[in-house]
Amino acid sequence: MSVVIVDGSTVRDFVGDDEAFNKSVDARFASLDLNGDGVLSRAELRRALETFRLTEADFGVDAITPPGEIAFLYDSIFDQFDLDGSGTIDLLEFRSEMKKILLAVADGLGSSPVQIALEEDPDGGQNFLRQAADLEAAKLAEGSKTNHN
Ligand SMILES: [Ca+2]
Repeated sequence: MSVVIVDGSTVRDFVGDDEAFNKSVDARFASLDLNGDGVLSRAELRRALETFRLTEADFGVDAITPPGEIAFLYDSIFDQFDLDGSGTIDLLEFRSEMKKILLAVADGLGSSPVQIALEEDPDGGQNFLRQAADLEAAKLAEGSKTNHN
């Protein structure tokens, strides 16, 4: 487990950096596409949402939700991702919705930096907030011309 400090602008900068953001989201998409058919099914998204719950807990969202409501929640989130109603989520839909979600997280954070404890991602993927913090740190290091190596 590690601790990162992020605020709204950290997340917004990450989302605004197309190269870093798309690379990160594309990697996550690939790791979620368990059967490798290039789209996410309901079951695959459900698994993704279960990993996101870690982040919800970090932001103080009540994690105790009755199972029936969770199933309903997952369905409604799937429908939100599935913009064209095809029954699967493609990469562009996933990018677009992740962008919205992360911008909402940024709004929630506002300008107050928060410390977030991150578990290592068992899928081998990296947490988006961690990547946002890493990107900001890299830019700061670049700006100050400080060599830490
Ligand atoms: Ca799939």
